Amino acid sequence: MHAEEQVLSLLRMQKGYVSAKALAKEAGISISGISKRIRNLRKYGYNIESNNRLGYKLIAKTGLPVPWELAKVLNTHFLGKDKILYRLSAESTQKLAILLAEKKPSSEGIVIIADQQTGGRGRENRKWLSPSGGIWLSVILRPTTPASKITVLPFAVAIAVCEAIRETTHLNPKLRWPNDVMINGKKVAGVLIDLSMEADQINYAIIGIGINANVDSLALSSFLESHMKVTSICDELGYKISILELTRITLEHLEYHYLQLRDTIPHAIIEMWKNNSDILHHKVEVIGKHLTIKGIVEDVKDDGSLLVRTHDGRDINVVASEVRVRF
Ligand code: BT5
Repeated sequence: MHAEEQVLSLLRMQKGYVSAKALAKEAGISISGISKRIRNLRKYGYNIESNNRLGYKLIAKTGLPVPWELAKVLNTHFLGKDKILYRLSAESTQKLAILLAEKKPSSEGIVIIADQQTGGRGRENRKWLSPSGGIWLSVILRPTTPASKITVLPFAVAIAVCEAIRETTHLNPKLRWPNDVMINGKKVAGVLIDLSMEADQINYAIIGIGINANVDSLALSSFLESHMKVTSICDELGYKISILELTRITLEHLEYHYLQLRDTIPHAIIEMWKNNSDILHHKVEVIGKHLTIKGIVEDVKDDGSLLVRTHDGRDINVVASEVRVRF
């Protein structure tokens, strides 16, 4: 049991105040050890009142996805079952997950969550801003699906995020190629997959998910250099949501779509992705290293590439790793 969790369960057993001395005795630690754990629990979002004479009282539980709270409510078969790691601050959960996957062969399903990231990254090493209040998490997977199918994994993950936001709120997010989640034309979440492969074998896939849950999107945009319009769930709703709840639902949908990937043909996933997207027949600019092409989105093919018809009637096939697309 986590040291903080032990103090928490003692506080939970009492309706009123419990003295530091009694807590220390029950937990078998010093009084200063108790104050340290209380300080940490407050950092983890618990509201704990203290009174010089009476001691401590738990007023409200946290809304953050700390491991012991998330594990209690998470309804999955394997995701988050072995281990959930939580950091108040991390450079990047993706980086931590890669290190762990390299070290621990039996790490499938480990979830790493941070309250904030100091060096969050997007695809192609782009910066991902991750202030406190968002959902920044990475999951270690070891897919046994053929490598040829793995191109649709990012699409399956984006579908999971989209469904989770829809289930938690009344908002109607839409998917944008390749794997952005948008609300009212503004980016609310992004997906990143890091693959380690040998020949045709997948060693591991690290799924990175970033969701602007309770972050101030105006402040966020002031730090962004790109054209991207951004939003957050709380700015769209006008109130804050439970990060614990959205994290739980996201992981449950993620596991469902990941397990489905084994038995489903890529076509079915791309069709589902298209049903959750509004990009078909949308005007786009495809920005390559040397050339920018304007056209209309005709289709997303089963390998995940984008089919764009240019104004002079040519069809071009666009792969996400090679270009940026502006809608
Ligand atoms: C993505 O990349 O959208 C994938 C983002 C994945 C982030 C997660 S958080 C947990 C895990 N740990 C990490 O270090 N990363 C993953 P991409 O499609 O390349 O989009 C990057 C672009 O989105 C940037 O160039 C900015 O324009 C924009 N951007 C940066 N921060 C943003 C934010 N918080 N919300 C919306 N857009 C943002």
